[in-house]
Amino acid sequence: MYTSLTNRRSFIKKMAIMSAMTAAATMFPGILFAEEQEEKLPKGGNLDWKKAPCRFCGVGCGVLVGVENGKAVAVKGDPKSPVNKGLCCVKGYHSVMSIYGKDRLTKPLVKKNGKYVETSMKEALDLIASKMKTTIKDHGKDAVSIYGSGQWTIPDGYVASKLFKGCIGTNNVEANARLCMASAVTGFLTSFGLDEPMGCYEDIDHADVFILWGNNMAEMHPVLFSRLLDQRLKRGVKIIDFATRTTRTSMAADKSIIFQPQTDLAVANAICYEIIKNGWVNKSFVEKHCSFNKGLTNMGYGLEDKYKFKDKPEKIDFEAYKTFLEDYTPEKVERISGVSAKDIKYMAAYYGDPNKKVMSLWCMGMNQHTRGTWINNLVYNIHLLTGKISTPGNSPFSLTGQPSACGTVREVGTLTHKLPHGVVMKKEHREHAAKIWDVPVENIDPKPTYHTVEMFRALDRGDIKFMWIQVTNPMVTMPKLKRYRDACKKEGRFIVVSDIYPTPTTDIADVILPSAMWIEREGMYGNSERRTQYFEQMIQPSGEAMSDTWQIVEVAKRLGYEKQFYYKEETHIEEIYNEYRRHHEGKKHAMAPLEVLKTQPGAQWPYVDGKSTKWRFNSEYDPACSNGEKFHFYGKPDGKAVIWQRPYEPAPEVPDKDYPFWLCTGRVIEHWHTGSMTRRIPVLHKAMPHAYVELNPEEAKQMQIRTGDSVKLTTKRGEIILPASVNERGVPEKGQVFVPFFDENMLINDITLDAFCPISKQPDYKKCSVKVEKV
Ligand SMILES: Nc1nc2c(c(=O)[nH]1)N[C@H]1C(S)=C(S)[C@@H](COP(=O)(O)OP(=O)(O)OC[C@H]3O[C@@H](n4cnc5c(=O)[nH]c(N)nc54)[C@H](O)[C@@H]3O)O[C@H]1N2
Ligand SMILES: Nc1nc2c(c(=O)[nH]1)N[C@H]1C(S)=C(S)[C@@H](COP(=O)(O)OP(=O)(O)OC[C@H]3O[C@@H](n4cnc5c(=O)[nH]c(N)nc54)[C@H](O)[C@@H]3O)O[C@H]1N2
Ligand code: SF4
Ligand SMILES: [Mo]
Repeated sequence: MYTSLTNRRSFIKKMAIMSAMTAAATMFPGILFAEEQEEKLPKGGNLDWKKAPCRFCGVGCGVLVGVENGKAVAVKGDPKSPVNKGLCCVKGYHSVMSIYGKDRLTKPLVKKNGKYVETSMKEALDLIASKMKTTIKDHGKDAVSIYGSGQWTIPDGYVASKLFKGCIGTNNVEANARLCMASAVTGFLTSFGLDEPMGCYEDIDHADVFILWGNNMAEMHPVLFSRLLDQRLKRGVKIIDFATRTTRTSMAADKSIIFQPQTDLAVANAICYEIIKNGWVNKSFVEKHCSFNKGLTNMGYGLEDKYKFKDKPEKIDFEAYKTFLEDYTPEKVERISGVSAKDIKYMAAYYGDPNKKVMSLWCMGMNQHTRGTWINNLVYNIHLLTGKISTPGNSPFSLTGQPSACGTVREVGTLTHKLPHGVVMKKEHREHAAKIWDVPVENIDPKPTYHTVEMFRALDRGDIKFMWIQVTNPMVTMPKLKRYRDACKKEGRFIVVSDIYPTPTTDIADVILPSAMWIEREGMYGNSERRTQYFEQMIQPSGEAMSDTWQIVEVAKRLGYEKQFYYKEETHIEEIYNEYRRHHEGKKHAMAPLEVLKTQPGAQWPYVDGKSTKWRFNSEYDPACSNGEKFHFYGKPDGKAVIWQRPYEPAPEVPDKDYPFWLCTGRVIEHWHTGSMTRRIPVLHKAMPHAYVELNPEEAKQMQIRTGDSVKLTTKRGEIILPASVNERGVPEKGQVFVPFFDENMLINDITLDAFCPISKQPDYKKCSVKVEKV
């Protein structure tokens, strides 16, 4: 069916060349330029092009989808989108092929006597509703839960929150973004009191220096990374890759600086030490706009059941902060981090130079970190001390991973403690939500229940009996997976899974619902730069698949919430979005009207007086600033951003004599997470057919391991055998190995650790200790 979409042979050849090419030879691996896209498009025919945000990553490229005879047959980058200006990466370009895998789920399936039996949608929904009713009756409202995703559309997450928090009255709503963005959120909240970046992608066009804090942008945010490379060609900007392993990003950067896992905490403090020592502090900015806090330390790693931790900030002054930093001289930190004092001073000098605009970028290296909140705070400290924030080109920028991690999880608030415009703990926030949801305010429980890892532990213990999983594949992506897989299979648990393909998670389901994917329905996503984008339904869903929004609304009605879930139109997306917008009214977070989203490639909230806000907290751009000064950090009661005293603390599990290596896990450009979609796209599957363990070349030689040899990895949680990869995609440091997690046949999460940041509750998939053996 798709041979017309691309000339596949030449593409595969190209992919092979790509992976062999060194950085010097290829400036933009994995990116397709307009001419290349056109070259491959089906010739002739009568394509109807419609705009959408890309299905895959948090960059949120605008794409045009070509529809012919009711089928989506082609994709190209939307030249009108300010995000990608017509570019597209290999995943976006092939995205429509992931709709048409041969084994799409097309009918609801119910498990009967260990076998899945096809049933009608009506019967399946009746069963789910009656199961929820009896569970609530027998075990209380906190025995039912929903686990969603940053790939939920905004309406999906909104109705989930309204049903569970507003109507049923349980805060058992979580999303996989807990595994992804939670530390970014708590970082923002503790430093600024409000979530999401102050800056935007346009910062890239103004910055002189880019410092990447352990994110592999060339593979994970490829179109955005190509904008950095483009600026280098045009303006000679500097790109510094500060990371724990050598990746395509390091190869393309001007300078690669490698640090030991977890020691970014120490290096960030050393940079601040240098800034103060050299008199590079922007004194008037700090005096007017910053305050200083010290948090608790030695807070553990969340490894025990029912872990409870509450940070207790204590006000300190600049002098106390300065004294604290004496422990972080570049020379001392060199010994902890393996980064030379010279390189620490080199980075500090860029941050300190008043004539250089600096953008810091990060993603999972800093968020999947048992001190994830701290390291987010520490990078903000650097920008606050130098006043390099909230102005074009001066930007600490936390990148999101999923297409709507910001839109659906952080803005809609699909986390246990959140409401769309606030938190469940605050009375006025509950009142506001209850009014819009048309429920008694007493319905909304003021106490958060479980964060993701704890929610699966509650399922394990039996405190939760019912879980509905949508648009996420936790039986591949939870850390220390075996424990949580066993929990799902326990007697007396009832699991509903909405997906588009069979996965290891549908394998453990009692009911499987087929979902309409992306452009088979209507929806909105919100990307990393506060941009909300709309897509219309372009094609009919496969089989009996229905949108996740529709599924929840139907169950809600069956549970007796007809009034709250009464929508006039059959496709109620527009009504739901308009209802949702009411939560965010006001200058600080107003969302653009749907008519605007339908005609333009998205809008950036706060959307006030018909205008997107590009830079928050800067009165020149942000209409919510009201203190009469140039900057106003209005998220905090005193209008000041917080500089945090946060020390370096080691990781919970470090290499020792029995498990002498660090194990880091992550991704590759060809695949999306668990591969459920991208492995069904033949060109991508062929280009990266299975997982592997990446070894340091010298150590591989010592162990006589060559590419393709079987290697056994053992941690305290179990073992797994993988083929070796030496000098192929990335190069780990000595004493470290790396494994991508896209391959459901080689479940690396069976051996990862479920330790998390006690403030954000986000697990650290980047670090545990492992034994490596040739077998
Ligand atoms: N092709 C593709 N693109 C994607 C995705 C995908 O699955 N495939 N997923 C999307 C999603 S949801 C996400 S979250 C992003 C992830 O995007 P990234 O965060 O860029 O990617 P990862 O491979 O998860 O993380 C790899 C990096 O973690 C760093 N790291 C390891 N330990 C440490 C440490 O102690 N400190 C610091 N600072 N860094 C460390 C390493 O240097 C390494 O380069 O990608 C998004 N984009
Ligand atoms: N070891 C390790 N584990 C990790 C990470 C890591 O770095 N290392 N990273 C973590 C991070 S950052 C993330 S974001 C998570 C991602 O983890 P997951 O969200 O679990 O992974 P996905 O493969 O994105 O799962 C999405 C699922 O939704 C299905 N799907 C697609 N479209 C639709 C739809 O419209 N409706 C429905 N109902 N289903 C749909 C897909 O088939 C797929 O099964 O993984 C986490 N786990
Ligand atoms: S960079 Fe991300 S959003 Fe852009 S085309 Fe690639 S996967 Fe899609
Ligand atoms: Mo993610």
